[in-house]
Amino acid sequence: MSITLVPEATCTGRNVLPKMKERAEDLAIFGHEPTFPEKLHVGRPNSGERQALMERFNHILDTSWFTNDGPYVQELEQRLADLLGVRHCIAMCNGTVAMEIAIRATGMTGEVIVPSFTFVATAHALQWQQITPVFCDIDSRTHNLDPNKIEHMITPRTTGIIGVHLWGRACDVDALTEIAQRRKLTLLFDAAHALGCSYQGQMIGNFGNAEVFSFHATKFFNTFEGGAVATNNEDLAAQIRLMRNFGFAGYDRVIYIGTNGKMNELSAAMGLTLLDSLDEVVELNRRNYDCYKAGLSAVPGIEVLSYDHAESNNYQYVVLVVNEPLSGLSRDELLSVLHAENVIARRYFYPGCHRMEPYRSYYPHAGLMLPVTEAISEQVLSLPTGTSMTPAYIDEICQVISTATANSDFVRQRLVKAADRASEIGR
Ligand code: T4K
Repeated sequence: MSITLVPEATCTGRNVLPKMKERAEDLAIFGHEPTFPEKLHVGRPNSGERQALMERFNHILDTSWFTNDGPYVQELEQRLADLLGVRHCIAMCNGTVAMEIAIRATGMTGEVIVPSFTFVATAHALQWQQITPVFCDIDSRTHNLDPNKIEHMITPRTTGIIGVHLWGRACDVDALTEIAQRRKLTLLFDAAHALGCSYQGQMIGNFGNAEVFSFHATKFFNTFEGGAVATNNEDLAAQIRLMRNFGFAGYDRVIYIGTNGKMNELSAAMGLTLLDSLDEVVELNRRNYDCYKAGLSAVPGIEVLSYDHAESNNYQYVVLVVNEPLSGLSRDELLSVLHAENVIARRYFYPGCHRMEPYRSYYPHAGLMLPVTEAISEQVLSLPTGTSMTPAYIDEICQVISTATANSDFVRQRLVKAADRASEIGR
C-alpha cells in the first residue's frame, strides 16, 4: 500500500467545518480570506511508493543504463500490455510524439477527422505533419465525437478518423469502427485520459488501428513525461518501434525514416512504481468523485459529469457542466469565485482547437459546424482532485459553489463592480 487515503470524513459533512462559507458575503470575492490558504490544483501528479522509486533510481545509476530501450522500459511495456490485454504496447517520450508516430506509421495523409473539443495536441500532431485536421462536432452527452456528424465531413482527401476518449469515457467505438471500415479509413484513438478504462468490458488500448496514451505528470498514470502506443497489429507495432528509434534496425543499420520518441529509464521506473499503486489511485479518485457528486447533487444548474460504473474507469477528472439559466452564474463567473478561494479549477478544453492558432486563422468559420463544441466549451469546468484532496476540502468547495449559485445576483453584481474597477485602474 503506497498511497495513504485521507482519514474518513463524510462527504456531506455540511455545517461541521468552521470555515464553511454559507453566506455570500463570506466569499473571498467580497474581500474575505480565501477558503484555502494555498492553491488547490487540477492535475496534481500521482506518485507511488517513494522508497521503491528511489531503489529503482539507484539501480539506474548503478547500472548506468539510462535510455534506449532499457530494461525498465521493456518491463513497463510488458506490464502495460498485460494490463490492457493488448499484444503490443510501445512506450514513448510523451503522448504527442506517440500520436505523431502513430499517425505517420498508419499512413494518414490529406485530411483527418478529429474533435475540436480536446487538448490542442490532438490537432497539432496532424498539422505538424501537414495533415489537415477537420474538426467534427461532439455529442453533448458524451463530449466525444458524434458519429452522426462524421459522414458528411468525409471528402476524397480524408484518410482517417481520430476519436478522443475524453475524460476517460470511451468514444462510441462500434459506430466509429463501422464508419472507418465502410469508408476504408484508418481509425486511431487518442486515449490520453483513458488508461485503465474500458469499453463494453474490454480495456481501451485494443480498438482501432492503434490507441495512444499520455503518461504526462497530470494524468491518472504518469511517467513524469511519457506516453505509449497500443496495438494488436504486429506489423504496425514493428514499424512504430523503428520510427521511435530513428529507424535503426540494428547497429549502423537504418532502414526507415524515424525520430526520437524513446522513453528513458527514470520515466519507466516511475511508471513501474505507480503501476503497483493504481488500484489505490482509482479508489481515491472514486472517493473524491463521489464526494463531489454528493456535495453538488442538490445545486441547480450544476451537473457533475457521470461515469458508467459498469465499465472500468479511472475517475481522474471531475468535470462540471454549468447550466447558466439554472445556476444563475456563467461558468466563467463561477471560475472567478473559485479562483478567489484558491480553488484553481480549469476550463478544459476551452475554447476548442478551432479557436486556437493556426486553426482559427486557417478556418475562421469552423465554429458554424461545431455548435455543440462551442456551447459545451463555454460550460465545462474541471475541479481539483487527486491525492492532496480530502472529503472535507471537497465539502468546502461544494459549499462555495452552492453559496455562490444560491446568491447569484449578489455575486454577479460584485464581479461586475470588480471588473469595472479593474478597467478604471487600467485606463
Ligand atoms: N491528448 C489529450 C486529450 C491530452 O489531454 C493531452 C495532454 C495530449 C493528447 C498530449 O499528451 P502529452 O504530450 O502531454 O503527453 C496539461 C498537460 O500538460 C497535458 O499533458 C494534458 N493533456 C493537458 C490536459 O493538461 P496544461 O497546459 O493545462 O498544464 P499545466 O502546466 O497548466 O498543468 C495543469 C495543472 O497540473 C496545474 O494547475 C498544476 C498541476 N501540475 C502540473 C505539472 C506539470 C502539477 O501539480 N505538477 C506538475 O508537474 O496541460
